[in-house]
Amino acid sequence: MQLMKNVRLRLGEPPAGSIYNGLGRQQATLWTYRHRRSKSYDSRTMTERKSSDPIVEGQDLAVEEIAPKLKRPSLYRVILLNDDYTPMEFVVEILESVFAMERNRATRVMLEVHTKGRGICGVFTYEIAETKVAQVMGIAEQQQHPLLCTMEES
Ligand code: TYC
Repeated sequence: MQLMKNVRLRLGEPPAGSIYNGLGRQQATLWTYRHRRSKSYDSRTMTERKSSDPIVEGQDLAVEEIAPKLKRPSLYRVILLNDDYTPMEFVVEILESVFAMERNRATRVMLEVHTKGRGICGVFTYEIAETKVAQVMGIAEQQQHPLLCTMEES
């Protein structure tokens, strides 16, 4: 039994201009059935029908394979905001533990936030960005620091 994946039902007649255009429904099925990129399935068992099988009106289900529609996921920047109270060392540790930064890089990002008011910790897909924000806010809250972390579409 072959799984029907990424297929579109080919309904109706062959396209206008085709030499098969204007033929009856059975011939339309025949056209689809013999079409190079098409496959035919038995509508009751959903098993593929071989080209040697006779074409049965109402039983042959003609389908056309189509390319799967893939889309790149949207990306989100995770942003750290400055405040006057969170210790610098704590921010560096957050950047190391949540964002897997080396101490040098974590220190540079922390100082960027400290001097400019905000800084990018990384760019992630929605769920990962959301999880990182929750982790930062959770640890900060637990340690009673007012550190703020947010995300925005990039
Ligand atoms: N401005 C803080 C201080 O002087 C340090 C700090 C850096 C706080 C980055 C938050 O996201 C931050 N202690």
